[in-house]
Amino acid sequence: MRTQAAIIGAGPAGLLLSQLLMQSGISTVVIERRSRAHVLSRIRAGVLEWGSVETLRRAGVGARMDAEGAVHEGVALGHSNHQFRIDFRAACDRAVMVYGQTKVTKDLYAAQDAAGAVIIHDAQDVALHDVEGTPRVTYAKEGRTHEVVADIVAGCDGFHGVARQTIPEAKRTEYAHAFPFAWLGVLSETPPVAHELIYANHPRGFALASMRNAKLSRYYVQVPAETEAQSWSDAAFWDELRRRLPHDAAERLITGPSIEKSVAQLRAFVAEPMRWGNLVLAGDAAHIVPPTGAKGLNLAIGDVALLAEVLTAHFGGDRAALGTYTARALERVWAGIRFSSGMTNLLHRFPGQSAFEQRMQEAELHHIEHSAAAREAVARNYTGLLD
Ligand code: RFL
Ligand code: PHB
Repeated sequence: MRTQAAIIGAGPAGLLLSQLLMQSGISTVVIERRSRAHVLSRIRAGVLEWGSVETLRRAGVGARMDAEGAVHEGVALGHSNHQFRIDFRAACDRAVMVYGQTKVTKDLYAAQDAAGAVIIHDAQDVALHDVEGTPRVTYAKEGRTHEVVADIVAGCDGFHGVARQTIPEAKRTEYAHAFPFAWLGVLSETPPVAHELIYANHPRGFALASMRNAKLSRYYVQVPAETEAQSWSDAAFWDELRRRLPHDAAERLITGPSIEKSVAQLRAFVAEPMRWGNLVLAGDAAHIVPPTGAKGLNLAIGDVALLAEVLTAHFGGDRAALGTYTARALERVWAGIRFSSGMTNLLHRFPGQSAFEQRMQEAELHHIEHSAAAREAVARNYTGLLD
């Protein structure tokens, strides 16, 4: 098979890139290791920056998001049973959209199907060859080896993918930081505890109250690194969450059976460069942020919007375009890492944390509550980056 852009991975980054490139008349083949059902079963992000909302609309996948998503004009930060609101509208006249990644992915599949996209699922042993010349992607399916020849290969295959490894080790720099804790997340068919998200700093550890819609809640509690999700019963989870949320919210908490329960390790990671020869990387394949800033999916969408612009120029004959991708993408990526790591440091309980460090967190939260400039900085970063 021959195509202009071979895209590895059918997560939100890969599907959105295929959608935007096809809109520009560029041919694509998407190669995904898992089944479509598996891709659609993952519960992940819930918050879209306004720039992401606009990118999805531009890609022609905004209709259901606009009908079913919830515009949030603020967020609450809590500590010591006290909570305060950051009003995004007042601080920077912006908002975010609460709309689950699962739905974003489903909408992208529907749009790609309608456009006649080629998406290959259950591709095993995906390998990239000759990315510095004429790239080829090989994979095994149903006992046969297949080959896709492309002008460009886009690695959108997530943190555990293979594309990043194609860049020679000597030419690749990886910046990695592991936080010494994880999040245990629960999805439950219960009304959310509040209309807006609550991020809570508590002596027992961080807690987050989020949602997918008025009947579906998503909650997280900080747990030790390497925790097994199944070692937590639903009852133990609800007890722990109730203890960590500010009193008012805890009193309103409605519990029910979990319909999904999973653990995510908190880490920050960036691989540079994001382009090597005719290989480009986007989304989690190139970088990971701790989820505290709600940036992972947004950075993936940001990469892809930029990449679609760069590749459209490239295929239009602008041979310098591809060379601008790494620097332009990394500026946003590092802004996301900075904000997400800062929020993580502010809100979590670190093993061995001293009383001094705890007071510093409290002083910082107090500063954000009482300084309009500090609230504006948080609001601008949360609803978008770099502006
Ligand atoms: P994905 O979604 O991991 O998709 C990669 C795809 O590539 C496939 N793949 C391969 N295909 C072919 N060959 C191979 N060798 C392959 N290896 C892997 C995989 O099967 C998969 O289908 O990466 P992508 O597209 O870059 O999207 C990134 C986002 O998924 C991620 O950044 C966010 O989910 C992060 N995130 C959040 N981001 C936000 O913006 N806001 C949030 O509120 C938010 N909350 C979260 C999150 C991530 C979490 N977890 C579980 C890590 C909350 C959590 C708990
Ligand atoms: C979520 O709803 O899954 C979510 C929301 C905000 C975050 C992380 C995850 O910062």
